[in-house]
Amino acid sequence: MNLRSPGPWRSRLSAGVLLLGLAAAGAFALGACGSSSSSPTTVTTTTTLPAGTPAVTITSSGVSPRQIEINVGQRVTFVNNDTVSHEIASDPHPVHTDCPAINEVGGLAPGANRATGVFTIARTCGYHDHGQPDNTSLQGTIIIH
Ligand SMILES: [Cu+2]
Repeated sequence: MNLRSPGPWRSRLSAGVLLLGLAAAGAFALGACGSSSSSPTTVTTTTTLPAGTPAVTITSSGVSPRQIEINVGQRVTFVNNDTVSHEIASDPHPVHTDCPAINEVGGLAPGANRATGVFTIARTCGYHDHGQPDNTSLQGTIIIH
């Protein structure tokens, strides 16, 4: 009976080798995952909006595009590339009650940008520059699908 004792010992050793192999494979998978997720962060800059961000740009000639279409759950970012400040607000002036998400943009200094809140209802929203409520070049439409 004593001669059979090396049998179980050998099977335990091979089980240990198998576990070591699994641990090595796990460490390799973690390393590969970590290296692939770190590369996009180095490309990000503070001045460029992420690709695909719905945006309206303000210049001395007005807002562009005058009409922008988005989906429910999205925001619109307003970029002030004019040399003077602007204040984006929901229609109707002066109560701004149609689409409160637009009022989150508010005042924009030259060079500044800010996003609206999330649009949660499919509808059409108008906005204007609250400081120049009669300037039609600073009025636009956001269509939410
Ligand atoms: Cu207003």
